[in-house]
Amino acid sequence: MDYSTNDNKSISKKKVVAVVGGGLVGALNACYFAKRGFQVEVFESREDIRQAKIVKGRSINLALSHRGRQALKQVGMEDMIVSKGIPMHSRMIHSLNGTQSPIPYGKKGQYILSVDRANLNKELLSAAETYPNTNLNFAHKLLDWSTETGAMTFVRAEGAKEEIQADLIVGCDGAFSAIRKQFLRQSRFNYSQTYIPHGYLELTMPPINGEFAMKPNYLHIWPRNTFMMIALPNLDKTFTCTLFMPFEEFEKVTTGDQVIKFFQKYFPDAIPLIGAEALKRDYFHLPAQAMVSVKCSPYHFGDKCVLMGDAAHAVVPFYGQGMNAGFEDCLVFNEIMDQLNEDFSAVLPEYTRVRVPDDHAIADLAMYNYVEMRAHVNSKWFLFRKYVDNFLHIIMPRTIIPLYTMVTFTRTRYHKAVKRWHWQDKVINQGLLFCAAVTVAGGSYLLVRYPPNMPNIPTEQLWSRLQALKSPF
Ligand code: FAD
Ligand code: EGO
Repeated sequence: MDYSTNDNKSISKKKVVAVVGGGLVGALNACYFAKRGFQVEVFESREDIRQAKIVKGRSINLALSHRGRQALKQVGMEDMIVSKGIPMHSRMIHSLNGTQSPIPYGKKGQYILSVDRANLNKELLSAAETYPNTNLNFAHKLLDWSTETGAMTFVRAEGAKEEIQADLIVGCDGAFSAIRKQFLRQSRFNYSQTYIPHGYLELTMPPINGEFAMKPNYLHIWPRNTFMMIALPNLDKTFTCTLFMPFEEFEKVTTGDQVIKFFQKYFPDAIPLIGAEALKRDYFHLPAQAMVSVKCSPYHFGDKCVLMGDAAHAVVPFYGQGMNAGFEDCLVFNEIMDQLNEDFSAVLPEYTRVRVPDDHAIADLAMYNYVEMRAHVNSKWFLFRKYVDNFLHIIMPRTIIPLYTMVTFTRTRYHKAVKRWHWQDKVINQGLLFCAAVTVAGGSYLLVRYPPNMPNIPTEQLWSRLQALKSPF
């Protein structure tokens, strides 16, 4: 899009937008603001991951779905990222006895993609850098910023401090956002954070004879109530397995032999695939990582600062939507910038108004999945629930759309998806009630209309006949 003929916008073009955090959401946001012609300065605390040899950090691969893809499309990145992703058309449910059962996500075109986090981040940073009006500033850790002047203070690698001013600060600095700290000091700012009792640990499943150890185009799931494991494929033919369990349980497993015993009990089919020796070693490579859910509102401070991605809403990973929601934040903000002519004083409050209900809804849904899965979801229940979902959708395709489908394969606003889900539940319950009523009413009618053939015995004979039936007691 070219805005150069619009006077109103050419003034705002000179404005400086500081994107704090060069992670997934920050790097994508840089592209969005650069495309609009702003002077974009990205500040990232780490060194440039494109040069670093080893990138330590969170999950190695992620599930990218419709919302994330739409956001990438808008900056022309969708095809490139999709071409480096591995489609997962179905879940593959692993039972305790080793049986694998696939259940498709939906129709042919409905699949999620396994993408490499580091590669995605690198591609987004490189895309941002192609805009001449973008600067990437690495090894800049935000210490604090002033709500009065908007000035930000950064610490450099050597410990030197640097002060920087911008017209708009976009806080994309993750779940432990330093930008958000100033929001916490404001009156009428709502904030809650919850650490769940579970931690997660990542293990690599190597290729076998140069091939994937399991079928590649699936999201592999081992549902064992409290203990859950998933595996997503990588381009190098490995799988990254993520084990979720309570920290309490992690603490019980302290030796290599205990690891094997534990896996024999819950994930026996995975032992030969990961390799017993590798498993014993890698299990202790890194400690289990914590998971936090953060909700807050508003997402903006005046016309100076706005939060997006995990900085605004860290969600637990049990819906595979954290990054997708963060990418959709960028897309929604961009749509509002179009509607309100890039006037920050109007765009920021509108973004809060529109986005808070949706981000809170996905945070709740992800937490709901966590609670539900750890409480009752074993492999049988998982399969049963998904069969029922698919069945109801097939018989009533317009009325019943599975919640997972609305969340993952559409851009239905998250809070609308929740509303519709409640409505569908009502329809299903009333349908069941109706079936039960028809059965009872119909049954009664048939009994009266066609009574079963009974011998016609005069009443006075009944007593003597009953007496004749000798009781065995
Ligand atoms: P981050 O990725 O955390 O990036 C924040 C950036 O800010 C980092 O680069 C950091 O170095 C930088 N930073 C932090 N503090 C400062 C500072 N003070 N100054 C300057 N820079 C700073 N989502 C999905 O959609 N699908 C999935 O399958 C999925 N799986 C997940 C599995 C696990 C185990 C976990 C933990 C999360 C998963 N997520 C998934 C969620 C996803 O990882 C996050 O939602 C996403 O990374 C958020 O991106 P972000 O850019 O907001 O934050
Ligand atoms: C009954 C059956 C109730 C993340 C099934 C709820 C999440 C939940 C962590 C999967 C897929 C992407 C994921 C499904 C449910 C990623 C996901 C799902 C996990 C764990 C995950 C599904 C990374 C919940 N999507 N999902 O329907 O396949 O169903 F298992 Cl632990």
